Amino acid sequence: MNVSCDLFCTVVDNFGDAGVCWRLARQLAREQGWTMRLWIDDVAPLCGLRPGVDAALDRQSIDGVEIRRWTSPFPAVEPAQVVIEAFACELPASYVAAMAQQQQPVWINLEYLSAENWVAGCHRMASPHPTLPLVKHFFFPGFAKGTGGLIRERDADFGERSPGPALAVSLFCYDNPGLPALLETWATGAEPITCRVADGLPRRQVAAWLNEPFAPGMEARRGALALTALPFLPQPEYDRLLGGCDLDFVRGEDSFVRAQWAQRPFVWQTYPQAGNAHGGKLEAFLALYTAGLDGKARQAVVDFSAAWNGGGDIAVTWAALRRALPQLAAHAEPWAREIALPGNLAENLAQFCIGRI
Ligand code: TRH
Repeated sequence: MNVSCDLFCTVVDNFGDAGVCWRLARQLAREQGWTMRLWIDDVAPLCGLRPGVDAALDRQSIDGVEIRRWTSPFPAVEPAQVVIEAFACELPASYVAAMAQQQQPVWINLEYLSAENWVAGCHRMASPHPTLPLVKHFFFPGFAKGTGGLIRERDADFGERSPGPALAVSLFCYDNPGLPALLETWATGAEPITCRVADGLPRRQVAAWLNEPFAPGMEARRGALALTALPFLPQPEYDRLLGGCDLDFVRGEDSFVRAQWAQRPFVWQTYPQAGNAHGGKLEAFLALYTAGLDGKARQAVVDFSAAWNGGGDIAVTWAALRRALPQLAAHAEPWAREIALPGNLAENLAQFCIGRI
């Protein structure tokens, strides 16, 4: 069915907002055949994720998606059949007014990902507009039955483990007070470790720890630890980086999900929020993820995750996590099968919308 869809994205910070919206827009265009327009208020992160976006902006489609600058005032356009607001971003008032005057589009609020129990209860919930004849539905990504599932493209490619005897690690994190202790532990340990450091916050923290310049493309060595500073990679290359490593440090929402699809052991740093609002998210996720592990491996994951997210001894918890890595590697494939059970998010979303057009 040929469906037109406007997807609205505000970039709050970092890359996740743009990263999730771009993947979804591209997948709805390529796999569902939808006519996609992505409205985004800051194109800078998107230009890093998908080189070539700047040249196509407001002029032509790229990967089947028309990318439009979300300007204020908002241009007078005819609303699409399906309107998705990502992460409760507020749609332009003029656009909402036009929605009410026209054929009442299917209006979706795509929510943040969480493994918490309440998610399935709120997924697909309707919220009538207080004054206009419009109804918005909440669509929740998730890991379990009754949720909208996770984004995963049919052509996702996570590559192969890169050759080499050292333990290969990728590092993508927020400002993390535990990072110097982890680097120190790796550098002074017996095992050779290669660490590929993502651009931005991770690279700058590693540069501070090295106490020397560490620009993209540069390499450094401290004891058993070899470090490479990566440039910001296009999204498909980042996916392949994850698949090429024995352990991936990921953060936020999208990289966190990709490490799971890449079927590699991973450590998740939650998005830091005042009052440790993400503590509940971490706990809920770990309860699901570690359910299939034996007691020791489960404890190792829980303890290291706690330390990495701000509460515990990095060196001690690293030793236990390192011992658990073979079990975590074996757990990665059954886990990926389990989280695929609710079906992929784009397909679930398309089915939900088509039933309402
Ligand atoms: O960048 P993030 O921290 O994104 C976010 C934001 O903080 C956002 O406000 C919050 O709501 C959300 O997290 C939960 O982390 P995330 O979600 O992993 O997004 C990073 C994106 O960048 C992801 O699509 C992978 C991509 N990426 C690349 O394409 N190349 C790279 O080199 C790197 C390091 C990442």
